Amino acid sequence: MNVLVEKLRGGSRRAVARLLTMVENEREGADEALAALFPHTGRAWVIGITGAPGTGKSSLVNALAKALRRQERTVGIIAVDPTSPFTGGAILGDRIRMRDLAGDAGVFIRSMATRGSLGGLARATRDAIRVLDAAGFDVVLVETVGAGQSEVDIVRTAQTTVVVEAPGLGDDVQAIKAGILEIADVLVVNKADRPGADNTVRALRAMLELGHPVSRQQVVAHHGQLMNAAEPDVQTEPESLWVPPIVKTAATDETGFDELLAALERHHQHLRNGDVAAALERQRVEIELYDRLRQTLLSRLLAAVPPDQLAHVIERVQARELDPLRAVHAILTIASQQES
Ligand SMILES: Nc1nc2c(ncn2[C@@H]2O[C@H](COP(=O)(O)OP(=O)(O)OP(=O)(O)O)[C@@H](O)[C@H]2O)c(=O)[nH]1
Ligand SMILES: [Mg+2]
Repeated sequence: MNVLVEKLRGGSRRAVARLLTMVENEREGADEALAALFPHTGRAWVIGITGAPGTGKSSLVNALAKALRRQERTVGIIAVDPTSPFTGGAILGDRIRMRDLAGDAGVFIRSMATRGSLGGLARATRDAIRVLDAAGFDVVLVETVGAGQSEVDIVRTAQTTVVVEAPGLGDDVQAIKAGILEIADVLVVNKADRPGADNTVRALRAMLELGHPVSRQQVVAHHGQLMNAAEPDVQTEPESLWVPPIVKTAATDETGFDELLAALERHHQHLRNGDVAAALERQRVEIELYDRLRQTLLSRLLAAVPPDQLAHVIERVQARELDPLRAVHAILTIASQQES
C-alpha cells in the first residue's frame, strides 16, 4: 500500500496534512494516493455549511465542532473560500473564529482558496473530504460561501447540507437570492441574539411552504443530463419526504447548538431509512463520474489539437466565417487527424 496512506491510516497528522496538500495541488502521486485511500472512505458523515458572506458560518462550524467533540466524535474541517484568490484575509479570519479548536488532536482544520477554475475547487474539495474520511474523522464539516452554482456543486458532496441565514442583512432572504435554499436539509437562522431573527424565521418558513418538498431532485434536474439519476419517488414514498427544519442559533455564545445537533441527527437518521442514502450516494457517484469524464475527455482532446490550429478555428468563429457548432466539428476532425 501507499506509504503515506498507511501513515494516514495509522493516525499521523503529518500524513493528513501532506496528503491534503498533495491532492489539493494535484501533485505527482496524488492519483495513486487517492486510489489507495478510496476503499477506506464512505464512513464519515459529511456536513456542508453554506450561506451568504458574514452570516456566521465559520463561527457556527467552530461551535458545532465543539458540540461534536463533547460527544467524543472527531471532526475534520474544510473551509473553502471561492471568492478569494489568495490564502489571505478570510482564512486568517477563520483561524481566529476557530481558535477554540486549536491543539485538539480530534480536530483537523484545512482552508482552501480558489486556484484556477471553480470546477477545480469542487474537485479539490471532494478529494480533501476523502483524505479526512480515510483518516478516520467521524464528521467532516465543509464551509463554503453560498453564492450560486459553484457552491451548489461543492455542497452536493455533503450528505447533510446546512444553509445559514442571519437577520439584518437587508429585507431579502439571502439564501433565496443566492439560489441555495433548495439544497438545505437544515436551515439555520444564526445571530439569533440580534433583532429580526424571528422575522427571518417567518420569511424562511413562508418560502418553504411555497416550495416544499424541495429536496435535491430539483438541483439534479437543473443539471440536465442527470435527470434519470435514481431517486426515491416522493409521491409514492412519503417516508422519504424531508422538510428542512429551521433552527435558531447564536454561534458566538453557542446558543441553540443542542437543537442544531438534534436536527442534524434526525437528518442523518432519515438518510439511513430505506434507500434514501443509497439513492443519494448513487447520484453523487454519477455526478462525479460525469464531471471527471468531461474534464478528462476535454483535456485529452485539447492535447491532441495544435494550439495554432485551435487559435485559427477561434478566429474564424470570431470573424463569423464558421458557426460554433461547425467549429466544434472542425476541432474534433483536427484531433482525430493528429491521433491517426
Ligand atoms: N451577534 C452575533 N454575531 C455573530 C454570530 N455568529 C457570528 N457572528 C459574527 O459575525 C461575523 C462574521 O462571522 P463569520 O463566522 O466569520 O461568518 P462567515 O459566514 O464565516 O463569513 P465569511 O466566511 O466571510 O462568509 C463575525 O464578526 C462574528 O463574530 C452570532 O450568532 N451573533
Ligand atoms: Mg467563514
